Amino acid sequence: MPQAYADKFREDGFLVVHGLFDHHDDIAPIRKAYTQLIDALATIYMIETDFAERESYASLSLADRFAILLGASGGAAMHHLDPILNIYLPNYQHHLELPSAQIPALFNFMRQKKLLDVLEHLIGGEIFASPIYHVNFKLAKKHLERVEMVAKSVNQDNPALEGFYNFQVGKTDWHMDAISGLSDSHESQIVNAWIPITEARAENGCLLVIPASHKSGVLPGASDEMIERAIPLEVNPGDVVILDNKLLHGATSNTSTDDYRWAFNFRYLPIGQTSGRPFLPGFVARSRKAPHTELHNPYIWSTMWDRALAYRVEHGAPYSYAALRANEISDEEAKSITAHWQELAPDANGWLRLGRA
Ligand SMILES: O=C(O)CCC(=O)C(=O)O
Ligand SMILES: [Fe+2]
Repeated sequence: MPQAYADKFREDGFLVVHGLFDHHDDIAPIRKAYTQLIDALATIYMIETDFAERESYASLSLADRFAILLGASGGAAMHHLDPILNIYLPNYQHHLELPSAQIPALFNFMRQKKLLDVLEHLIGGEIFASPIYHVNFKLAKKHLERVEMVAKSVNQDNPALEGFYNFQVGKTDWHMDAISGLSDSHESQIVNAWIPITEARAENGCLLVIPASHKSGVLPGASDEMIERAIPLEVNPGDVVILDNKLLHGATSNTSTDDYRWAFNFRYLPIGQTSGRPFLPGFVARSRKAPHTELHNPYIWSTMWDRALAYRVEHGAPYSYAALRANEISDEEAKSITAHWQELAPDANGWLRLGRA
């Protein structure tokens, strides 16, 4: 990757790398593996809730199947698939008896060579994969309605009432990622790799960014004046969007009739800097200086998550998300939470020992 890319990223706060991944070799496998996970979870919840229309499930589109999963689980599916935010909810549930959402294909995708090579140009060769990653599966109105209908038909809670539902499957509001981490991470050099699995268009929910807004410090949101400068990033599977942690961004609504927009986003930062969510497990994705510290085994990763999430269920979140967003956690407190977790789980072995004798 030419130096001009890194310069542009520093200037604009975002970068679109077109055609980094091969559709067939790189995107299709993660799509297939994750779809199998969605189908397995949906099958389990449909059986458990005795969902009347489960015979026709297999013939439906992925958006319809995903909607059934959300509805039949009463939203628990998002706790499982995207626990990084849901752990803050008072009713957070972790289902160890379900197939892990931290599937090998996802781990392997996070540490793909092509992606790490791009990141190395931006943040250097000591790369830590932050525990903050998300799956955003933006449904059209028709499918959002289906979610609520299914939930009602099986007497489950309405998932649309859950705190992070909009971000995960509805509309992404204006924000910078930095504000969702403890304040001691605000100066960490965190970058977000936003990776579309489907086409992202203005109609189905593409990213919106405000160029160079990362230079304005940590802001709670975007002003109308800033929003006027926003540009849509329409991209295809294979493309990657890299965002600075302080770049203001959001997404358009999915106004399509029945299209869905699916993307993963993963955060990376130089090893040794703080991720902003120290009580969840990250891992060394690449280390040129100490390659033996890299994590290569996807099953270790999923067990680190199982241990961390079970611990969360037992102990609750270390602070409330509302307090974080209201700036009520002092810098001192943030530092002390991070220090506590660095001691408890300094590396992969620490996470594996968590909650054990
Ligand atoms: O995919 C989305 O709409 C959410 C994107 C986002 O906010 C992020 O990747 O940080
Ligand atoms: Fe974001």
